Amino acid sequence: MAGPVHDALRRGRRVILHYAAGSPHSAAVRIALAEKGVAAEERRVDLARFAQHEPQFLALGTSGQVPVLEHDGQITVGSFAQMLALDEAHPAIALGGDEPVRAQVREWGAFVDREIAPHLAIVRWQALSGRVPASALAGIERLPPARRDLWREAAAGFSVERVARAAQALLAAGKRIGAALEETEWLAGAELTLADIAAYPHIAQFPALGLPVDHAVTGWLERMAERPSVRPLREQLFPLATMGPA
Ligand SMILES: N[C@@H](CCC(=O)N[C@@H](CS)C(=O)NCC(=O)O)C(=O)O
Repeated sequence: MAGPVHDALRRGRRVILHYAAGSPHSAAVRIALAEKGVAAEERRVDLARFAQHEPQFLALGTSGQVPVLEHDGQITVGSFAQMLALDEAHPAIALGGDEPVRAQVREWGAFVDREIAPHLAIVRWQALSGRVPASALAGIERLPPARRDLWREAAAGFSVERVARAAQALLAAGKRIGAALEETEWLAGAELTLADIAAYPHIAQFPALGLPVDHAVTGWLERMAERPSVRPLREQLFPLATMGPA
């Protein structure tokens, strides 16, 4: 037996991913697993029914968000940290890049979580007329303070100014991604890396939310969409009204 999947099986490494359809962070980890050929047991969490706030999910030690990775008996939260951990544990197909690309890959990972994901959640919530049903209110009160406050704000409705600021931040982030893709085919260097995988599921939602992307970004979205790792997930990349990082 050869190859990363067999390597993982031989070492008895069990990978469990708690994920949600319509969650860009989940999609990124699933794409990384597929690119690396690492088999994972997938457990679906229904965000539309607020299953991420149920006590049994919170008992995993999370702050009520997907994805959650169980790997070698350890729980990792944070999709980029999960992808780095998988990349280290299953190095046969490496996606983290060698220095100096490695540092750029990490910067893109932080960029997605800081400059894209929180703003995308707000714009999506507004565009999809997100609502918190009465049945979900108790779950929100179970969350850590920062997440609870964000959900309370979502339930009350984000102000026009807050949505406008989020949309502007996304346009700026899209421009920065476009500028990088004018230089190289992939975000960090000449090959696909975790930088592309982390950013792609978020940027793929821009057109559906009326956020324009430039020519270089469109070409990159098309290249990503054609990858065998992405094709089976395309139908799960739809925008869903839920929150992102606080
Ligand atoms: N920093 C986290 C963010 C994860 C995140 O924002 N997850 C969203 C879906 S993409 C979620 O679980 N939303 C539900 C909620 O916040 O209750 C990561 O990188 O995994």
